[in-house]
Amino acid sequence: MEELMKRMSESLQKGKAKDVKAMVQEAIDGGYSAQKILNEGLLSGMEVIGAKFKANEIYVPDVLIAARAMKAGTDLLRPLLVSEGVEAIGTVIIGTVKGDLHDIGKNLVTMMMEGKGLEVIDLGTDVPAEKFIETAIEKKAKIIACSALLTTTMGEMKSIVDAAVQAGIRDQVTIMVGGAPVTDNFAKSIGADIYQPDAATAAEAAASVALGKSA
Ligand code: B1M
Repeated sequence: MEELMKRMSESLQKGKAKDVKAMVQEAIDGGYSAQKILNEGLLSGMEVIGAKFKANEIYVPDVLIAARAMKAGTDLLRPLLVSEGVEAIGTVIIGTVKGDLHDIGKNLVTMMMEGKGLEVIDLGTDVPAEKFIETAIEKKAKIIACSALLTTTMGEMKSIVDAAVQAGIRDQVTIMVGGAPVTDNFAKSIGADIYQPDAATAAEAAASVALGKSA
């Protein structure tokens, strides 16, 4: 199985979506946990892609085809990561902020939150601040979750906090932020309520808020 994880990671790096999908299925059939497949097969491959992209060893199209392979794998894992038949404990509005098209991390956060029994309304990528607020009001959601992957777009999170104040709902919603460039200090500086570094802790914090515990 370690060998299978290694091959999965390598195929993801080469953008071989069909192979990745087949290997994820093989690992599921072999009894591997979804979490292990995600971490050791898929995310480990995406880490290598990130490092090579940073070093200019590969370019945007290479990253895109790797991301497509990642999606082929995570689509199969989704039902395993999300527990079935659980009544929603609360509603979360999630999206990647305006100007930002990265959605792999946001999709993982969504899956993990769904796995905690939350109803998650995913607004997608490049989402203007007003859209987060309008949807939160419309769906009576208590949690707004924003993802940003670019230093140039993380400032949009402050626009979301400001828009919540302007709409008069700031005290009714918990605003969560995350994504690679985001930090706890940044979250505090823009007046957001919660920063979490990864999908699993983000889901735990959201569930705590929904259940009325302190996150
Ligand atoms: Co982009 N990109 N990209 N890219 N890309 C980064 C982010 C970058 C760090 C690469 C680099 O230079 N090393 C860099 C940003 C630099 C910076 O801002 N300082 C970068 C750049 C520059 C760009 C472009 C500008 C490149 C260009 O066009 N010249 C461009 C911008 C486009 C845009 O958004 N407007 C761009 C484009 C792309 C692709 C479209 C090719 C593709 C995205 C495909 C997709 O998402 N569908 C892409 C990718 C894939 C990456 C890297 C390689 C991988 C990102 C990823 O998916 N990681 C990335 C390098 C890297 O991160 N190492 C990079 C895996 C994912 C699981 O992690 O999203 O961090 P992440 O999510 C984590 C946590 O952050 C957290 O949970 C997840 C894990 O548990 N998390 C949250 C995320 N959201 C959360 C919310 C929460 C809580 C936790 O609460 C609400």
